[in-house]
Amino acid sequence: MNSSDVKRWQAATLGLGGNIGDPVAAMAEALRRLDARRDCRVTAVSRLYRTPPWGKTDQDDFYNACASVETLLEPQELLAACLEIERTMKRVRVERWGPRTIDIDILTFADRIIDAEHLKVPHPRMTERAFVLMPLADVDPQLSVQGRSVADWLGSIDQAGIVIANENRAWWRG
Ligand code: PH2
Ligand code: MG
Ligand code: MG
Repeated sequence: MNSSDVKRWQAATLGLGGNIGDPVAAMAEALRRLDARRDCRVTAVSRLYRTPPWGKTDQDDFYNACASVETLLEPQELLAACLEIERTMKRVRVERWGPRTIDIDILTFADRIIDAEHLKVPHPRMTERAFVLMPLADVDPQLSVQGRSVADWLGSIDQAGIVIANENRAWWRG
């Protein structure tokens, strides 16, 4: 950014998931670490969901959740912060779409459309995935993604097998 640019708080949404070890503890810890940063604040967290594996189905069920954040970071910086949290939490990722201890994805960032090598926003597959759209609808059902609201996208996809694992939206506060 140019020195003349003033940093401002921008809204983003994140998807979190995991299916190795204690993914709920890992997701909670990741959200607390983000919220502890001076340049990030977690403004809403979804309920916690248990979801059948998508893409590669011969693996354990996942836990998934979404969060709304406000941040002074630019998208690439927010991605770096999320990857750093994944790294320091010793994320294990065996293969694409395979088992992992923790995954933090940027789903949306203000109304930005980003097509960089390591960052695509909105997340390219989010509108097909109930494990993203269900928790995202908890935090921002009217959020517009590719011209339709999250609630609208959610209405047109299969939600089979997804269960609420924790109704209490303070599940991450530990
Ligand atoms: N993440 C994947 C691949 N498959 N399935 C579920 N249910 N939840 C996930 O978070 C998930 C997945 C790759 O990031
Ligand atoms: Mg992912
Ligand atoms: Mg990821």
